[in-house]
Amino acid sequence: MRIDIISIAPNLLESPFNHSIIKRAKDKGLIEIIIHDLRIYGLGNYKQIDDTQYGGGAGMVMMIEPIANCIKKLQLERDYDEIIYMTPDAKTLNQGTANTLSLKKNILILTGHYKGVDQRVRDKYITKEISIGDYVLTGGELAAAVLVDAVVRLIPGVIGDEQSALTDSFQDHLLSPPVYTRPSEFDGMKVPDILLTGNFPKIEDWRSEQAHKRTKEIRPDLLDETS
Ligand code: 6GU
Repeated sequence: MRIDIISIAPNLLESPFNHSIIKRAKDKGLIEIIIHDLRIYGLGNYKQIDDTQYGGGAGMVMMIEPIANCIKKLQLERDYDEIIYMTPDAKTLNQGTANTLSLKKNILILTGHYKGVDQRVRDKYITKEISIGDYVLTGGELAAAVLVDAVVRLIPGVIGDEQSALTDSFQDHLLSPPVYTRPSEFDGMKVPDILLTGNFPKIEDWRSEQAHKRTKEIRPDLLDETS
């Protein structure tokens, strides 16, 4: 998979993609992540990328021309399966969206700043808009990093134990059950007996029961979801 990201703060994206699992996935050739500095496409001597909004009101709006020029240049080299705009005024990211995106070949992500982008960018180029939650960040970069991380880890070969991605929280609209490792007792706190029995069908039943119990307590809304 190839992921292109258009950003006005490319430095913010360096660290998340150059460590640990994402870095290994890049090194293995499973993914390619290319960051494009929007400023390069800015207008005039000052490389302008934003302007005040028509109709008045506080805050700057990202202009269409620099973004259009950048997207058009990238589109000369490849077709994108999705052009995603990261913005808080969109549907929230969930595991289903991450699963769907993990099957794509080329994804382009535009990260928003300030008051957002000129609506015509969204109308003309954007095929999908994603927020990562009901709160506002200073820019879309960290949100893009979250999206890329959630998607990339689903690509076969990226995480060692593929079974583990399938049994994550949310894959079946349930939170994960509690997990334990050695020691079997710490300060009088014991690991549940069932996990030490080696009776795997019974252990699976217990885990499923615990997952339902946790979900019902913490995220009952997930139990109503069907997709
Ligand atoms: Cl995608 N961008 C910004 N700026 N804030 C957010 C967000 C995105 N998702 C949640 N909050």
